[in-house]
Amino acid sequence: GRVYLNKVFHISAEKMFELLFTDSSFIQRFMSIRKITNASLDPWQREDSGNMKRTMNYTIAISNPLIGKCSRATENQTLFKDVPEGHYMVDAEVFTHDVPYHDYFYTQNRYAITRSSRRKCRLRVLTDVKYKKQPWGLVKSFINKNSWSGIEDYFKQLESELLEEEAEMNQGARDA
Ligand code: YK8
Repeated sequence: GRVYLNKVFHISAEKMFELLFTDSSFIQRFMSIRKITNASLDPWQREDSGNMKRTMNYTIAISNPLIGKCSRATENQTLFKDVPEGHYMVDAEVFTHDVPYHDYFYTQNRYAITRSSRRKCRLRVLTDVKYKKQPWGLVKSFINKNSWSGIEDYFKQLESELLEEEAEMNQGARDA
């Protein structure tokens, strides 16, 4: 896997979870910046294992002219229960439905939010491109290359939007 985001923010772990994994205005704004549309999201639901699950469906805009302008995608998220208090671990599997070779691969993003103090947390995202079936070597390198560049771009922007949110939140705290 690869790590595209690993950073301490002046945001509590609880708040970070709320920003990223609830229907927050932050995530709504971020999706609109990324041109992610038609988003439908199910509420978190507890499984027998005690973990929570939810599914999101959305349409992503794609800038690569070889691929087409957009694709539908499904994201299955699991929130693990066996983590220390104040920490969060979410696995997100992203399946695209309309890109070439979409039946060969999916992306797994593992988000870890760890509490570093009452008002600070570390956000770390570990990403893997997973194969459901083995494609021809050239196709595989094509999929990898296009996936890594798209994912890197996404998490760079997520980091910069979170830094802005952090600045706004801490500005508000000073003014109060
Ligand atoms: C989530 C990984 C691959 C995919 C894309 C596939 C091209 C295939 C090319 C052929 C378009 C929001 C990506 C980047 C679409 C966006 C996905 C996002 C950013 C010719 C081989 C969507 C996180 C996420 C994970 C995987 C990303 C896709 O929250 O290149």
